[in-house]
Amino acid sequence: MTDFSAMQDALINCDQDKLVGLVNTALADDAPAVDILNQGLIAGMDVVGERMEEGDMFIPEVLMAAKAMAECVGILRPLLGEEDAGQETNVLIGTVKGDLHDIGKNLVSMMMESAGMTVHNLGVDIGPEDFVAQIKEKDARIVCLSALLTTTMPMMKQTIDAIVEAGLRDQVKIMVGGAPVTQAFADDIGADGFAPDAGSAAKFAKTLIN
Ligand code: B1M
Repeated sequence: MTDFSAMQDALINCDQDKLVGLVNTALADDAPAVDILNQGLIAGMDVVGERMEEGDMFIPEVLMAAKAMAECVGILRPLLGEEDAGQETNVLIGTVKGDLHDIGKNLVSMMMESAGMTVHNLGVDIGPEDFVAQIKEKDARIVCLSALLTTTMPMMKQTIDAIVEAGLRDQVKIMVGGAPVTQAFADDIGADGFAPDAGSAAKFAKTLIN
């Protein structure tokens, strides 16, 4: 039986070597990769967030925890299943301008790739004009915007406005997500959809294609 709480503790303690060891042991014991991701890594990162908010963990430690998590996500990546989306679909994904959080966005990117889409991961701190330029360059059909800060959520609206102004709104479906984002916010800013997590983001993107 996999001890997911030990993984959470290793992540909270920023102990990358221990975390990697626990993930590899769990995989050797046939624990499903998706359970390791959700019950070990994401659950641990939620505690990191709570501690950060309470002032019990500081930025350098949170960065170390993020690095340990990214390392383990890399191990799980090939195991999270591969499907065929049925057609070549160019997807752009990026964290909006002013926001440097990338773990969730990278998970969404990974799940969409696993679902057979061609994902162009633009990175973090991406301005509206860069999204517009990349839609043209990559001939994108889906644009995914990620934001983790309440202060950067308005940048999602500014990005959508820029896409409208560039005359590209009919070419792309726009999805938004990130911890503070809600369906109501997505509706308010004129997005085509919202997904609360990486798995449902990939599923929703497939419905948009079809
Ligand atoms: Co930041 N941070 N942070 N941080 N950080 C939060 C978001 C915060 C909630 C922590 C807290 O106070 N409890 C808080 C925001 C408060 C608010 O806005 N209301 C916060 C703050 C305040 C800050 C700083 C301002 C702190 C400071 O400097 N004083 C600063 C801002 C920097 C900036 O961006 N300009 C900052 C910095 C950082 C670090 C750099 C140290 C680090 C990021 C490292 C990195 O990403 N490489 C960091 C981290 C790690 C966090 C927490 C602890 C964890 C975020 C995370 O990776 N979660 C976070 C607290 C928390 O969320 N519990 C916090 C795991 C990840 C898998 O979940 O990203 O939610 P998440 O992604 C999910 C879904 O949201 C969804 O799918 C993902 C997977 O299921 N999803 C999408 C995400 N994007 C999507 C896009 C889609 C669809 C779904 O498109 C369609």
